[in-house]
Amino acid sequence: MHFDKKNSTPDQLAQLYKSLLLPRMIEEKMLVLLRQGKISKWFSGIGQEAISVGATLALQPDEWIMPLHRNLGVFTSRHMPLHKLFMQWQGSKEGYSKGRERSFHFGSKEHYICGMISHLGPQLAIADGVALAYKLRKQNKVSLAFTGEGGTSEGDFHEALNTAAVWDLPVIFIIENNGYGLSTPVTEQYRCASLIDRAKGYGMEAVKIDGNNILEVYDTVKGVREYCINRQKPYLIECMTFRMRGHEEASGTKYVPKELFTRWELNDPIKNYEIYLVLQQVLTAEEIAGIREETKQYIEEELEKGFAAAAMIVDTEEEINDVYALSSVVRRQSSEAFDEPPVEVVSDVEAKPRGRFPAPAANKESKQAPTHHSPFTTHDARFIDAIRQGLQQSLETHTNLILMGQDIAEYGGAFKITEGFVEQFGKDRVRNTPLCESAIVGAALGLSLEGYKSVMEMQFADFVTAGFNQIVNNLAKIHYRWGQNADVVIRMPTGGGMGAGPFHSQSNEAWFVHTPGLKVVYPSNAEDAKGLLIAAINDPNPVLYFEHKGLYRSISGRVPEMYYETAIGKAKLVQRGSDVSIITYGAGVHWATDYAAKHEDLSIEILDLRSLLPLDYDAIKTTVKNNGKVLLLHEDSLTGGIGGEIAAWIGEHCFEYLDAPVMRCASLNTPIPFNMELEKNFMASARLDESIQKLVGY
Ligand SMILES: Cc1ncc(C[n+]2csc(CCOP(=O)(O)OP(=O)(O)O)c2C)c(N)n1
Ligand SMILES: [Mg+2]
Repeated sequence: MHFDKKNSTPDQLAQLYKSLLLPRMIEEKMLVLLRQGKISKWFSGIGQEAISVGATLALQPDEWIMPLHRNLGVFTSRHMPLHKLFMQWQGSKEGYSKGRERSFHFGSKEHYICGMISHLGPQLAIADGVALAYKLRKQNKVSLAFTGEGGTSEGDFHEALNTAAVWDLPVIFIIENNGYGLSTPVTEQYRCASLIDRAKGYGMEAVKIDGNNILEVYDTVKGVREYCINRQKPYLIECMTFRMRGHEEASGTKYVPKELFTRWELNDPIKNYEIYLVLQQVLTAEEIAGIREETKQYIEEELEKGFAAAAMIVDTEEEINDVYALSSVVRRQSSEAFDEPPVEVVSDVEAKPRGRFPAPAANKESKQAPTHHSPFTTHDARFIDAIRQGLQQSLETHTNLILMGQDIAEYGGAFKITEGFVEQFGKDRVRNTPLCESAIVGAALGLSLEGYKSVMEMQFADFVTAGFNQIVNNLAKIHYRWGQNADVVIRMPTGGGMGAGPFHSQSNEAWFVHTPGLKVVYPSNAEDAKGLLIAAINDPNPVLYFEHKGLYRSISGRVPEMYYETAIGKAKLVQRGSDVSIITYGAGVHWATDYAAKHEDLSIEILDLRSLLPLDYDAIKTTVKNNGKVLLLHEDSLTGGIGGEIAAWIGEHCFEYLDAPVMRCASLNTPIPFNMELEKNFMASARLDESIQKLVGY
């Protein structure tokens, strides 16, 4: 192994040695503890330490790193207290994730380390978002993301590298090529000669280096960092290395030819560097022994503290409270009757901070005094105009708000909602994206790590499947896992009725309602469309904002000109009635009101849910009490739709008020068809009369 110390001083070379040794000695200790049954299994980085350590030390301590499962050296090189790491690995409440996450799946804002989810690939696009934040602020910083060579086969790798290249983002992507992805050798993983060959296809520079040579890694990453900052471009580094242990501890290495171990043993990053340091007279053999002894002592001491962690006390309330970040924003809400002056209210959850991770810091620079629009005047606006206004006023209010989506800039978006925004707010903030839903959701999360807000426009709600993993696994779970919020709104143009076929018409809100950590809102009228969008953008949590395409230009109403919120989690009583209650949302509200208008013989109460997660159970209970007969109406298909959930809740909590079984009217359990006659038949509205008559006649 050839070492080149360049300008490093002996002291720097010795420091590098200590940093390189620490993760190795920790893991060696962990192997003993594992055999004693005192610690749970993890993914070993033995043999690969030079990559984590060299790369981390080449960065500034406040530059975000997105490590993976073999990167203990990242955590130790950021000087995270070892006893707290031990607490983390034991699943202790005093670790970094309050016992909720395993091995290396946690992050720390304080150390600028973003915790991975198990899925390989999503970390890469988060690095894009962080780098975008650095770029927008003109900071001289890079973000750095790791992947294994196996992970490069994921679509997320392609999406993240392509986006970084197209947006000229200062990101360093490091591939740790250790020859295997679990048991799969590189010959069954990819066909290019070298993974850096792919960089050319992305229009990116790349270099392949010896990942076991600490000086080569350190020096390369330092140089690449300068390049990324000065040229404002991403860079790909392939580090050749070898996994000296099984995929995870205790999973064995039978599938790896013995001679590979023999060969790579000779390339051990620590032994080789030790020999070099002795030959260079940087350290003597005795000094090395001394450093090893000191490190051993340190590990033992920290381990003792780590094992002294208190036993887990389970607190369900804390578990539930930590799923969402607290909103610290003071909100102006539109009152239902806006002849009343709006009230300044503080979010009610703020009063009970028990068991919370610290609330996200309010980004003070981001707020501008809402200069616009007279407070109490209203004007007629179509649903689509109200959405546009909500976006526009939010962009004016939050200077740290970024919009991203396919064709949303000059073209104005598929539905022209953002037309003219580029002229008003500039291309930095109104960003066209490549075709890559997953990377953009990931980038939105990265922006959030750096205190930005973002709204992503899904061109059609149907395409959310291509970004599904980032939403349900990363955005939704991140606050619960390690206290980081995802300040992201995803706009979801949804719904059918236009003969647009199975992939431009779906109602897929129920997928997200089932996912703790997300909020789901679904306005049915122009006033709420604006107010809920503003509330969603102000909320520090990930919110899916469903906007029914069929309502865009078909309905309008009085909309306050002021900047206001419609509270998330509050339903709206659309009309009172005394025969039956229809609980619905979105297009269902219009089906119900039209039906009621045409059936004056019936007194129908209509409750518009507006928010599907969280649900307004008080309002649901009130309407059940009022009438004792309830119909749940939605455009989504029957099975697994939110109607089933609400029906179950009513059965459990309002049984004594019921005069009839809770009934559901929903669309057919088929994909949504193209032909208008078929689609009409598919829709819940086709069975509304039948459902109501059945309920009334019960
Ligand atoms: C999306 C996804 N699919 C499958 C897995 C299961 N899995 C975990 S690690 C791994 C191998 C990863 O190989 P590589 O990317 O080369 O990283 P290495 O483990 O070698 O460091 C697999 C298949 C996963 N975590 N995520
Ligand atoms: Mg691998």
